[in-house]
Amino acid sequence: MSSKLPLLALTLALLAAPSYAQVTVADAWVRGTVATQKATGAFMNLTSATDSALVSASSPIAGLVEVHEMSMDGGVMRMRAIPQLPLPAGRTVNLKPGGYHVMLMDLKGPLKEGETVPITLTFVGKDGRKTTQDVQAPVRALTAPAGMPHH
Ligand SMILES: [Cu+2]
Repeated sequence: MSSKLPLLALTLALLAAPSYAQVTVADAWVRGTVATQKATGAFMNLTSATDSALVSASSPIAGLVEVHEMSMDGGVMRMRAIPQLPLPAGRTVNLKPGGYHVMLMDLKGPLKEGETVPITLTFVGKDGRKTTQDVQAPVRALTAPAGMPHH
């Protein structure tokens, strides 16, 4: 029996309903830094049309960029790099101070309010296909409130 038919059916199904990541990025911003500071966080809201995940990010202003999770661990706030941030279809995932964030490390210089930081996000869809998306994130002052701004 030929194994080509099921494969063809699968291919057609994938074509009919694209499973690659289609992600809307909203309200992106980067926390400003002082001269000696070598790392900061980028925050945004991500909404994916399909089940996908944020797997990596990069920026020309940082030598190293990671996706981080901040959580309570024995009463202490800790952050750690995570291999991927799942984005369930249709649900907005908030990257915010105290939670998930894109960590910009090995900064090439201080980031001042009014500047814009280009960030390239890489998403992977259910089918394993990677897509990238460029974001222009404005820098907010270091003293900006840490909570979720809502207008
Ligand atoms: Cu971090």
